[in-house]
Amino acid sequence: MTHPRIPRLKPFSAVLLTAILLTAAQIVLVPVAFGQNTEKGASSKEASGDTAIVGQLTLDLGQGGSMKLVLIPAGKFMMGNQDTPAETVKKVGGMERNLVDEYPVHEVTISKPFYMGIYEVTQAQWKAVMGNEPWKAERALGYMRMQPRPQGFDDYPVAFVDSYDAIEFCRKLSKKTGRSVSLPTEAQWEYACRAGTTTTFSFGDDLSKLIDYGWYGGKNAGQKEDYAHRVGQLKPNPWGLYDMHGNVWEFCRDWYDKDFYSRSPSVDPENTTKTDKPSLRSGAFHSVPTVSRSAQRNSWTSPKTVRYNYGLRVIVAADK
Ligand SMILES: [Ca+2]
Repeated sequence: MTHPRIPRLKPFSAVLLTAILLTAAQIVLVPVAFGQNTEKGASSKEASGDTAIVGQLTLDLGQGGSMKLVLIPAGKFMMGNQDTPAETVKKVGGMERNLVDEYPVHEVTISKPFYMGIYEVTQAQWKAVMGNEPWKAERALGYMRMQPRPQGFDDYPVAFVDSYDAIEFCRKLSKKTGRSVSLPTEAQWEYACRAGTTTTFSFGDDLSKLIDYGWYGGKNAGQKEDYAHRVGQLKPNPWGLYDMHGNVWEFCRDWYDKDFYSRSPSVDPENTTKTDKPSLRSGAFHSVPTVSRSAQRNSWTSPKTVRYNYGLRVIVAADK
């Protein structure tokens, strides 16, 4: 089986747009609700307690809690692995047979802008929305007893949740904020992770730099992590998103199908045909580095699987 190398795209205008928006947000700091006129945005702010500036959104979770999101512009990108399996293994290790679901590389249009959580959902945010602490549940205790547990877990990513829990979190957060909150599709996730790049990681192809951008593990990684790390400690990707490579896996909205790329629509693809697996992206703190690549897909999880390294990140529609 051969995988022809696809010519790499020139940087997208979307990258420039985002840079302008983010720069404007930092310099001007004028409260303007994206996609709404100022008057409407002001009333929305009064009603929900949410705040929005150009390119950014902060959701009010109540009791002092909040969630920061950044605007991801609409645009096009090449989804999938632009290297051959052999090239990928040479760069980051792993096995070629585990990469078959990353082809064919195909152009995808993300037709609408959306806000994406700057960080993975934290334990404090989960508790504020759901009112429970799944990381303290019986199913989590065995693992937690095996490791040191830092004090003050609030800024650590939530884990020990399954795909249905993640969807329920989005439903409750939608109700709480009056906004359309969901998990990202795999396409939205990869688009945001790549942030205009076509390389193995959002910072390029150099595996030695992964340690600056993502928590990962594995015996060859030079570090052995025992638990997820506090969010946002390492460098963000070009669009201001942290921990897209590693720390905890992040549930996505699609049902996983290894052959979906060969038949997926070119605009806003999402596999809504139920399979026996949810989709996850990102890799995790103890994972080998190859699974932290931008194109990596998780093919081994059942919908009710709960693990110490499975969490989530949410998106919010920007046109509402
Ligand atoms: Ca992650």
